[in-house]
Amino acid sequence: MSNRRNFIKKAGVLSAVLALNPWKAEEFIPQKPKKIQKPVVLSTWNFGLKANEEAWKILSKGGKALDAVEIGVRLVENDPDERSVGYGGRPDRDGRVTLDACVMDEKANIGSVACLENIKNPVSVARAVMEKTPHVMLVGDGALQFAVSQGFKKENLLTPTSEKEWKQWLKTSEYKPVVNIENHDTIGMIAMDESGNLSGACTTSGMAYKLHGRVGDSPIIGAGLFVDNEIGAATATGHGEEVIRTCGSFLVVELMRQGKSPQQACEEAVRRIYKNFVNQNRNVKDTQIGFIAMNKNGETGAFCLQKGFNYAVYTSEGNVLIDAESLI
Ligand code: SD4
Repeated sequence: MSNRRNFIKKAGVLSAVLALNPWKAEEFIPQKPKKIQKPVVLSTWNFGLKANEEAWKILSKGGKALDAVEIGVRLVENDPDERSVGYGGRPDRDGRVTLDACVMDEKANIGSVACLENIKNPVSVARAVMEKTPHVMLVGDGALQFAVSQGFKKENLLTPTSEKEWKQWLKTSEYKPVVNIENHDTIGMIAMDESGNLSGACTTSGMAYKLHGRVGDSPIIGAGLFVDNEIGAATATGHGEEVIRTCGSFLVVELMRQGKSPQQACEEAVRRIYKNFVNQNRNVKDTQIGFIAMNKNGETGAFCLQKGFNYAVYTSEGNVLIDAESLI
């Protein structure tokens, strides 16, 4: 009898807990970890392949994830043919190339710059903010001033190709980002090194022909990038406004903390973003969002709103480009 009473009491407590919890119980079932694979590096879009190669040079020698992600994304920042990151990135509507970037390491050290002009490698300035200042974020003129004080060279980032395109754009001056074209160039990279430590970097010139001063998700810790060394890491690409609205990368990591796999966490975050569109009666057609994520077991995942997003994963088995699944 007393056993029965105890059982009823326990069942009552359990159902009360479940009633308080807005999530369905089955969504919490933790994924069985496969063997931990490390090092691992993954990054957004086609250029993730070459960025991963660069990062792998560090990771395969036992180097630190933070060094790997910085070196990896710098390759893309330096390439004038990559049109929405660093040098050669498309300008804002005033013809100014303004860059956003951030880094985060395994100890939750963070550094970020936003609306930085005339410096080719904003990711390295972000790292300098993290390592050499008492702050976590510098913007605009202050970020430039700081970069120059640290020995970064001031240079013109508007290439003749970008300038020509911008002048053409001025004829209509219509701000209409094209899914997977204008907004496909942010590189977000997350890595786990041989010691099992996670770090990430994210860098972009943002949405082409944005208003001067506009800042997207990429330099915002929690939006464009988040790392929790106990759980995992995530980074985002696409329309930054939507990612900021949902604290996207933080959300992905928190969903992994709740037991979701990186894949499930990315899917849920994209669904949240989609829900905002529905609630606000906005058309999702011209918007792209993509997340990539990794957990502490080195398992990876990715998901996007619309077809067309891909990402590169480098493990001991090689460097592969994968088409992410999409909600729509
Ligand atoms: C931004 N998220 O500035 C960036 C743009 C981007 O792929 O990711 N493009 O909103």
